[in-house]
Amino acid sequence: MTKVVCPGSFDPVTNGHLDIVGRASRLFDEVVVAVLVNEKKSSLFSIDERIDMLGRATTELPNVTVASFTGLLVDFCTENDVSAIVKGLRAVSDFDYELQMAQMNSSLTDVDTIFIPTSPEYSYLASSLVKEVAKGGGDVSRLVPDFVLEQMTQRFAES
Ligand code: COD
Repeated sequence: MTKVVCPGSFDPVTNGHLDIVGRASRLFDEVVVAVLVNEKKSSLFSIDERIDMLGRATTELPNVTVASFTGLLVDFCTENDVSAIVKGLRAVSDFDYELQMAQMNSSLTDVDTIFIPTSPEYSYLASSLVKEVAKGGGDVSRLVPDFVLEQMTQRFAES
């Protein structure tokens, strides 16, 4: 059984994230989507809200589960018998930092990182940009699941 982790902030989950999770679920036996709990970073959605959104978005993928973690990703991998970290790569600009993290993680516990290239239609997609455009009233309906769009619209209306 090969168990992998797709880690991230997922604030909120986008169709770019879901493309990578879906493809990982076809490649590996078990996929854990792990949301980093980072109290220092201000976020639009709470951890529980992000976990709930990810659960709803992956409901059709029986080998995908959602969890949260604090601290180091390598510790989460060790504690949960995860064999590899799966990351999506959007552009060369992602690669420098992702390579650095992959090599650091591998030096800490021997855990490998597997990169899946983004699908071209999502190559410009990031949660931060989606939030900025949605807040400004732009159309992001093709970029996130419908229920995420609804929750974002509601959150911005409240603020
Ligand atoms: N297409 C393809 N993949 C995408 C796209 C897209 N459009 N958007 C995002 N992704 C993938 C990327 O692989 C990205 O890494 C992942 O989804 C998550 O993206 P975000 O933006 O939700 O999350 P990040 O980048 O904030 O997450 C960073 C981590 C939480 C993974 C990282 O900081 C981490 O591992 N932290 C734990 C602490 C730790 O161990 N630190 C030491 C590192 S060496």
